[in-house]
Amino acid sequence: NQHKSCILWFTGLSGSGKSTLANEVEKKLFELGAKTYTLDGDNVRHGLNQDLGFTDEDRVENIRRIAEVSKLFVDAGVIVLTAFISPFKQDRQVARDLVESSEFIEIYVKCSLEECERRDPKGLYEKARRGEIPHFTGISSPYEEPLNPELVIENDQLSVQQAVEQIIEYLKKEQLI
Ligand code: GGZ
Repeated sequence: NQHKSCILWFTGLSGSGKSTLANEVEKKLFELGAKTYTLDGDNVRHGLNQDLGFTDEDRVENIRRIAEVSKLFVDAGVIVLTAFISPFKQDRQVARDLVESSEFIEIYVKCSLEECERRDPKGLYEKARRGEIPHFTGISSPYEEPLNPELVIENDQLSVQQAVEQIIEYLKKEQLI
């Protein structure tokens, strides 16, 4: 049941599969006896960060608060999973720098814009294309790809189970679990 506390920082476009993967990885970690917590739009943007929208400035502040909260969870001995687009390299670096280098695992959930748009589970891309959602990531707001993430999940080629396995194997290899 021994595990090290750390942050599994998922980043990627809307619809790339971050939340799905974070939730499935969390289930696996629970089975392994780890203490975990997942931060995502549902529990953060609707509460702590309900004053923030999607301008560059607000996204910077969104990610800064999430990073600080994640650090508190790490202090408490938990494996934290965060599922936010976190489109800016600089902000992901700020999050990384808050904890020990071995405690920050950046997981790039890589899925082409075409595939995310094809899935469009909430119809947001369609709305963004029609100009109804300003600064939508990938359409009218940038996504800066991670250059050196600990893990890249090729999520338009893998099943959820395969992707989960890739992450769990990495955590075992790094002796985090
Ligand atoms: C991007 C937006 C936007 C805009 C609303 N741009 O697919 P979703 O719905 O569930 O995930 C998206 C979520 C992104 O919030 P994050 O906190 O992850 O973003 S960031 O890290 O950039 O701060 C999408 C929805 O919110 N959404 N408007 N303009 N995504």
